[in-house]
Amino acid sequence: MAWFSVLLVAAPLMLMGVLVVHTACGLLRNYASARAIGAPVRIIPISPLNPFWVLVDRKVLSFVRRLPGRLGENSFTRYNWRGWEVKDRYHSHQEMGDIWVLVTPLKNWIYVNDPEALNSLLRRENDFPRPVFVTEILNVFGPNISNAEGKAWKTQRKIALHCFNEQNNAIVWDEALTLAGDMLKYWTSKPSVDTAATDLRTLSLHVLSRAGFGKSFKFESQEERKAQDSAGNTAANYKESLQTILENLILIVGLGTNFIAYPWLPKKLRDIHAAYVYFRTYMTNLYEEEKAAFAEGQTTESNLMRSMVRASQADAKDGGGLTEAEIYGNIFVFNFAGHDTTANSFTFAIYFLAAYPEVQDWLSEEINRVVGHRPVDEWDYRSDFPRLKRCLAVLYETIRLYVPVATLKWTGDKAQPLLVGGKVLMLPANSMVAPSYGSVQTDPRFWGPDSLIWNPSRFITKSGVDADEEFCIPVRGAFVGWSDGPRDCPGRKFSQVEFVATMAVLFRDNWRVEPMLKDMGESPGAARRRVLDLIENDSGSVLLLQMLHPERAPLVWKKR
Ligand code: HEM
Ligand SMILES: *[C@@H]1O[C@H](CO)[C@@H](O)[C@H](O)[C@H]1NC(C)=O
Ligand SMILES: CC(=O)N[C@H]1CO[C@H](CO)[C@@H](O)[C@@H]1O
Repeated sequence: MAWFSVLLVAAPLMLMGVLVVHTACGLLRNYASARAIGAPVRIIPISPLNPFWVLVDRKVLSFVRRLPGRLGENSFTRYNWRGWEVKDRYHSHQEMGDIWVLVTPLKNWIYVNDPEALNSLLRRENDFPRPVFVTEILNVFGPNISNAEGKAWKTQRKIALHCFNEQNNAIVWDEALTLAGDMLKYWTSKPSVDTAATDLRTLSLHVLSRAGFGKSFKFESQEERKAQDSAGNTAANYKESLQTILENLILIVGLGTNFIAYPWLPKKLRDIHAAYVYFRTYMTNLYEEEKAAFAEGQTTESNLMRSMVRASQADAKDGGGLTEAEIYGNIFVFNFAGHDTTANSFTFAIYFLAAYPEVQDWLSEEINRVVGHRPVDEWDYRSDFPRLKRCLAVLYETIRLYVPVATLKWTGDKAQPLLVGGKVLMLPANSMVAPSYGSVQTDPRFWGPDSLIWNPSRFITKSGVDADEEFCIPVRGAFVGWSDGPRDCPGRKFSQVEFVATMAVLFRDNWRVEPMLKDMGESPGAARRRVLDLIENDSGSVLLLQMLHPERAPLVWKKR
């Protein structure tokens, strides 16, 4: 056994050694450039952009952390893994100030925690562009908005903004109300629910399908789906093929879509390829339908795909439209950007609510005040959505603590000045600039001493006794959950509308959600603490940040 553990420790150490030797020059060069900035510096031996490392980082580090004494506590174990920002919260910035530099062999990562500086950073799109090389994986289905730069990005962005309009948001609202109603019916029909995450994922995917591509699917639970013949079930095939692609995106990009087509590959790869082909065919069919409808001049309800086809056919005359490949690229990006983000945030939110019954009461007080006894089909997006501020606050508060996607910038080929804490610092060319989302959104200076506690009411203010409640972000620039500035998330309102509609349906009729007690001996308080523990200590990055095992805490829906 001894030689085995020696090997287990030695192998990663040797690997590290090789990497360090190979990249010593890079580290030295980057260290010199980092020192010139005049901010505190920490050094890690492996680039966070190293795809091999990303796959093994946590496993290797959990061994290194077990080294005796202080050997296991250093910048390597603290910063050299994907997702450390959320674990670390504001502590690094508290130690080092509002800007510090993580030196890596490939690039320097400059972490910024000053809300004013972040405001300026996110608005200077030309000075601090998105590092598209990080998101290159999104090109599997064609070029895309997320990866485009310069003029190509402007065209795509214009068309995207045209797609994400209020008419589309109204569709999101209606579809989410219907789906949430069916989901609640299913949840409340069962003694306990351990599929909340899967069901919320289904809901988010179906809303996307309807508002994105005009295809409406009924809510169905996993059980219902299994009972059906899966071959003829379009919703299930769409969902599963997308899921397979998202889960294996890194593999697909690494091997290439041509390679995974070989028939002699292992079954797992063939299945991935089948999912890829299915999804591509699905998109092609949607596209052809839309083009035909456009050619015939049919005016039906709008959706993202339809707007994209129309905008590009109309713009094509003056040479500004999207190509067919770009449309596929974007559809995939909308699916990618809009699916995991929303589904993961919804799951965190439901579990937080289960742990805080008083917030459920606070929520349903608002819902009852706003929609009263009107049946759901009379709820109106334009008049009801803006009044459901507490529902919106629940989403913000969840994303404040558990940001699904990080926004990331870089300086490109020119050094850029940035005002941080009253001092202008020169950020060298070719540096990553990372808004410290894990820190700025939890820093007690901006959020108060209870900054690590989930408390949605911090987003609600009331100026007088009779005054209406207002939604408000306490410190401008201290919340970057949907990013900000010209390259923020175009799906922000889409996700907010979807979330608020879902909350309003779930918590209107005096339904309450609780964690199921483990055994007769567990008190409700202990069960809630167990849920909070699951959220805090059992979350991690899969593709994005998510709860790893929500099914370990089944939920119970009860009428009050
Ligand atoms: C809770 C839900 C969501 C969150 C927290 C979120 C967050 C973000 C963030 C932080 C970015 C910027 C990333 C960067 O700077 O590199 C982004 C970009 C983007 N998001 Fe979202 N998003 C959400 C939902 C959605 C939805 C529902 C859609 C579409 C249906 C969507 C579509 C996009 C697209 C297309 C981009 C790229 C924009 C560009 O490059 O100009 N997002 N999102
Ligand atoms: C997470 O784990 C730490 C260390 O075991 C513990 O102190 C903390 O209370 C846990 N968090 C929650 C919310 O239970
Ligand atoms: C339209 C567009 O800008 N597409 C870009 C997508 O991303 C790749 C890089 O991965 C670029 O080469 C394309 O130009």
